[in-house]
Amino acid sequence: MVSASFIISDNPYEELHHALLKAFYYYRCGMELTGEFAGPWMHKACHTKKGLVIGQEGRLLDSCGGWHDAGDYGKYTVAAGKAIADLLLAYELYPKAFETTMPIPESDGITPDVLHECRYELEWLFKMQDIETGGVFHKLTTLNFPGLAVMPEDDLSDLYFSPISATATASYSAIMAMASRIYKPFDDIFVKRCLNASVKAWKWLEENPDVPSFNNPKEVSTGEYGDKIDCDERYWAAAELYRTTGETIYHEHFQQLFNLEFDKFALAWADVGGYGTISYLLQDKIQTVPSLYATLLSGLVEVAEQLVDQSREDGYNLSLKETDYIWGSNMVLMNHAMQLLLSYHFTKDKKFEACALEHVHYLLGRNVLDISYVTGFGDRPVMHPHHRPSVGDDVIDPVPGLVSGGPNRGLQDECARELLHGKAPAQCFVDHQDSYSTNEVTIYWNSPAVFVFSHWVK
Ligand code: G3I
Ligand code: 9MR
Ligand code: ZN
Repeated sequence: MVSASFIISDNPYEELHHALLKAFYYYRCGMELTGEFAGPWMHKACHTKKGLVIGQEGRLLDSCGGWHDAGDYGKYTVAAGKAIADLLLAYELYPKAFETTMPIPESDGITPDVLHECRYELEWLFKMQDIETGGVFHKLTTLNFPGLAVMPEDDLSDLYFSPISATATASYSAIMAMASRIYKPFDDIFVKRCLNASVKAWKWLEENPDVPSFNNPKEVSTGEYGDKIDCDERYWAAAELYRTTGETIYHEHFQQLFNLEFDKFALAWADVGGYGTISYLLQDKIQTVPSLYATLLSGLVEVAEQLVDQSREDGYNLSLKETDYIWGSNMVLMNHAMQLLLSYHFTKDKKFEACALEHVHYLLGRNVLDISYVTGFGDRPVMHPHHRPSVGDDVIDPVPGLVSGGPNRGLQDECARELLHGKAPAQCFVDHQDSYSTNEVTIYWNSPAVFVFSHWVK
């Protein structure tokens, strides 16, 4: 039995952290990725045409920019919400991890590249806000997914803005309020734009307290990101606007929303209560209600304690239960590591940090399949992700630094059903380009990984 090979270094995760963040440059839409910054994975500008607003005959809007969501070229507001939140939180908690440049076209050695990269997405997100109402369109996609081998610049179908949703509007309000804090030292005008956008979205939420959850329009078959409840997104937006402005009205809304039934610690694309809680806990304590602060902090630590207990029962020291091996289980994995590291941030209890590191080892190969779930890294990395540019280009190696979704006991694609029938949950993964339910890649599976690896980058 030969051991996997290891890097011996006093900063072993620096290169991987760099690649996990550089992945967002490779996800860019609407601009040419040149050889200087993209190496062999270069491609021409894509999806530069205006988008048609569904339900508003003939209304055409600028739609250019931002990141592709995943293995497809859709752009979805709630997915952007988690991705931006994780990256801005990583920078806020671990600024030292972002001192070197990628480089990317905007690198200037003054504004950290992680903020340049997030700005590329934020500048696109402004275009998702309906100037007339302040509401935010749920997504911008073609009507149907293009073929798997279609390169971005060859995807020439018309682009459509799907209707405004409450979850998109609230997530948008939250991340714009975050951005208006984080970018303060770098760009006053941008900061004001972000805050105005956030407040305008909040006003739409107040004018639309009861909104049916989003469903794809009948003519659209791309990703839906449906979500039955929007009170977690509203809770998050209230928290971020309160932390940014200190205005009592948002604190009052936050406290009212806290009393509703939803997970106050989840960090998933559909369950974002944890971001609202973290925002409240990171704020100046004198601005908070002591009893509420204490309840939220003890709740977060209790979640981390349960993850540690679960990990102690697992052969790979992991907190994933059998039921956690779902579509995007590596997001669940990295979200658990985020919750552990955030608890460590507040308690300095080393057991949380140690447990989070076990999750890193699993992602990079210490798992039942002996595979690294990050393209280009580890002894046996994923080679065939469900990622159109990696399938359609003539480069053997996939785009590097992409986190694959991981084992999914749901067997939710043809390929998985054919090859994984009867396998244990943690084995329900196939490194095949057709298996989108186990082997796709997305911005919000990379973003929690950037946060987690930032903890160990010196
Ligand atoms: O949470 C339940 C769990 O309780 C249950 O046991 C399990 C049974 O399989 O299902 C779990 O829910 C799953 C959910 O993801 C978890 O977030 C659903 O089955 C599963 O259908 C759902 O899949 C989503 C998928 O789109 C299909 O809607 C993924 O979360 C989501 O990441 C994925 O997003 C796609 C975009 O639509 C398009 N772009 C690519 C992107 C990634 O594949
Ligand atoms: O490529 C699509 C991927 O981004 C989505 O997550 C997935 C589920 O919505 O669908 C993929 O597209 C497939 C479609 O659903 C079925 N026909 C084959 C398409 C490419 O694999
Ligand atoms: Zn594009």
